[in-house]
This record gives sequence, C-alpha cells and structure tokens, in this order.
Amino acid sequence: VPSAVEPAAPDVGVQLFQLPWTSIAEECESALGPAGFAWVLTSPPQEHVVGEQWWVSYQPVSYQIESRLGTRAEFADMVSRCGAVGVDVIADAVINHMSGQDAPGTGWVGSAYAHQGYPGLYGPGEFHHCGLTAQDDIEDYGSREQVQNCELVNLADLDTGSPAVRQTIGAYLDDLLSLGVAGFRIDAAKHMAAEDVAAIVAALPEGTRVMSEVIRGAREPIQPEEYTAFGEVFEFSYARELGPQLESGMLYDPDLSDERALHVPASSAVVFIDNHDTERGNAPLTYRNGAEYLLANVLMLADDYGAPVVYSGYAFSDRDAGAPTNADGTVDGGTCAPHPAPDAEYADGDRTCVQRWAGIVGMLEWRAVVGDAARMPGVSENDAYGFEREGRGVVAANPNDADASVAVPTSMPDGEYCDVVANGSGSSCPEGARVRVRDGLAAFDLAPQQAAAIHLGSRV
Ligand code: LM2
Ligand code: CA
Repeated sequence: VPSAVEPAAPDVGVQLFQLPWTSIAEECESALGPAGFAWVLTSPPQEHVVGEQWWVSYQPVSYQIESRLGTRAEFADMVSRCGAVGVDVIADAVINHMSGQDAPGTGWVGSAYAHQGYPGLYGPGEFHHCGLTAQDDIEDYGSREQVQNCELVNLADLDTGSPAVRQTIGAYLDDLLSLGVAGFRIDAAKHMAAEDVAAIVAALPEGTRVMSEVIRGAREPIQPEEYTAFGEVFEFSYARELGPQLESGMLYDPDLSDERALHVPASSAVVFIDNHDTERGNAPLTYRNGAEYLLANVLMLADDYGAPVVYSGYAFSDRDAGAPTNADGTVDGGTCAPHPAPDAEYADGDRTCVQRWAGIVGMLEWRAVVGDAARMPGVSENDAYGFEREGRGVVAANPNDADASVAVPTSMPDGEYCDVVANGSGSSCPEGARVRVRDGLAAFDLAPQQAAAIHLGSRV
C-alpha cells in the first residue's frame, strides 16, 4: 500500500442506544474492536425515574451510576473491556435538567425526589424559574432566554450559571472519567448557555472529548457554532441534506472546499444519518429503509467531512416503547444474528445491529485505507453516482429504482477489486462483488439502492 497518504486515525463511532453495559462490553470484544470502531456512545448512565419508556434515561434523579442499563460495576467493566480492544466510551451526559415529574417519587435505586428537589444534590434554589411562560415551559424557540432558562418538556431546568451547580455537575462527570470514559455527549446543550457548558468543560481534564448536541434550527438565535470553542458538535445539517437528496434521486454534490453552508467546520463536526430522536422524528432514512439506509451510511463513511457515528437501536412501532426488559426491569441486550442484512424484517424490540452489517464493517476498513486522501469531484451517470478518494478508494451509489452503471475516474492501478460493501471484510470475493478498474475508470454496475466501494487493499 503506497505511503504517500497518512492513514486516518480511527474516528468512526457507534451509538448503541439503550444497550446494557454488559452487552456493550461483549459487543466491543466481538464486533466493535475487530471492525475498528474508535468509540461507542452509550445511553445516559445515571439513576433515573422509574418507567418502561426508553426516555426515563433522560430524567435523572441522582448521579449514581445505576440504571436500567446496568450497575456501576458493570459500567466500569464495560469501559475497561472496550478500552482493551481500542474502543473509547463516550457517555451521554444529561446535565441541563433533572426529572420532569410534578409528583414526588423514588428513582431506580431508591433515591427520593420531588419537583425540583433531589436530597443531597439540588434544592429549588438551584433551578431556573424562568417566569417567561405560563408553566415555565419553553414555548418559543425564537427566544434565547426561553430555550436556555425555561423548562424543556417540564424537565426541572438546572441553573447552570451557578458555581455550585457547575461544581456538582463537574463532580458527576469527574466520577465517570474516573471509571475511564473518554468523554461525553452533552445532552440538550442548546438549552444551556454556551458559556455555562464552556465553564463546565474547562474544569475537566485536558483531552476530555466533548460532543455537544445542538440541534440546528435555521431561524433560531442559538446556533451550533457557539459550542465549537470547547469541543465537537453533532451537525444536524448533514443528514437533513443527504437524506432528501437520496430520496429525490439527486445525490449529494460534494462541496470540495472546506466550508459547507450551514455546517460547522469539518474538524468540529460529528455526523450521522439518524439518532434516537430523529429516528422517532423526521429522519429521512432509518433502519426501516433497509438498503437505502445502508447506502446513506456508506456515503457518510466515504466522506471526508466530520467524525461519523453509526446509529444502532431497536425496532419499534411506538415511539415511547423501551427496549425489551428482563423480569427485574433491567433492559435485555437481545442478540445480533451473525450476518444481519440491512433489509432484514425486524420485529418490535429486535436490535438492528447496524454495527455488524457487512457493508458497514467493510466501509470501516475502506475508511482506514483511504486515510486523509483528497475527495475528488464526483461523477453522475445513469442516475448513479460515485467519487474517488484520491488514488486509494472509490465509492459508488445508485439511490434509484432501476439498475444503473457508472464509471468513476480513478488513479488506482488497473485490476479487479472486491466491493467491500457487499463482501464486508471477507477474504474470498464472489464473482458478483467484483469491480474492474481499467484505463483510469472504475466501472460499477449497481442494483437499485445499492452502494459499492473498492480500495487499494481490496484487490483480488
Ligand atoms: C434530548 N436532547 O436534547 C434527548 O436526546 C431527548 O431524547 C430527550 O427527550 C430530551 N433532550 C431531554 O433530555 C426524551 C423524549 C421525551 C421525554 C424526555 C424526558 O424524547 O419524550 O419526555 O426524554 O424523559 C417525556 C414525555 C413528555 C414529558 C416529559 C417529562 O414524553 O411528555 O413532558 O417526559 O415528564 C411533560
Ligand atoms: Ca437550561
């Protein structure tokens, strides 16, 4: 393999939504480490209100690392086992708010709580009382004050401007760091002033990875760019643009300059096709779209913009439905078939196991081989589309409903290459998965909704 191009540091993550810690540990060892995933994003690990819905995870009642997803010991074991196979753990940090219950109650491991009262942690004086709306709830996303100081769906809104609150949050995050996590998704970051998040992050050890969730709203006053000074942000524009372009059969036209309109700079961006909120909301593509969803993920993994995170959850028809549980109320990790297909028929509660799809695993290998090679201008032909990462790999996609062929210019050497989307990291290459490069063109014949990719190391 020529050495003119630096191999990319592994940068691909996977969000294993509502997967218990013991299952994530096993998944790190059997799938994530071997495939080359660099990090895994977990669901929130802290104690939460009791309930069957997945979203109880987003209603903290204490900062004990005890939840339906596992115990503190299980969390610690997961972090060390994942770390041993090169997979960092990023924990989802819910720090904008506490629970959203009006009535008093008892949390998952017995912590008593009341409305804005969490004994030993926070009292009413440590919450915002925005006084701007009838119920103190956010009503107008056009108002910076409401979005940051009122309550998001009735969730008790912490006064993150207060030094005491910042310190308590900091102690929680330090506790997770002491168990070995590499960093955090900052849940609902938009609902905290960027300076509040900045102050909390500034108190963390150097090198802690921070990914702020700031859902971009074009006409809103609070923009993701405010949060890039102290870490990365999830760039919601990416999937929003890619999805509809695929739906309409008009593939993404690569913007070869470093700047993409309404996107944070590449070095600040975490990109995704969907997440646990958007798959229940307006994500244009989810696991339900089968082959086309895989195609979108392939293009994201082939791109040179941002750190991609693959999403893997469970099938559902009720947006509130939690993952299947055991008799004691803990979440059941389910199973992954050895070679799940992207168009498998899932029953409600089945894990989608996207991280194991052959095409995803093949693209992680592809991405490692292309490294930081330049993304070359794309070509579009017969409604199919493709581009080269200079001299290292070529990707092609047919988002339409008829077979299509496309010849993509490349400086890769002439020869036969194996399509790693079809063949994953498999060693022998079936005839139907071969792509020929000749005279500077890689010739792809694609079925409807098929994506394919070859790289220097996939030569047969
Ligand atoms: C997030 N990011 O900013 C999470 O990604 C998202 O999943 C969370 O919403 C939200 N922000 C708060 O952390 C989820 C879920 C909501 C759910 C909340 C709190 O999408 O439906 O709200 O978690 O558990 C539920 C009820 C809602 C109720 C609220 C408080 O759906 O009707 O509001 O609990 O009891 C009265
Ligand atoms: Ca807030």
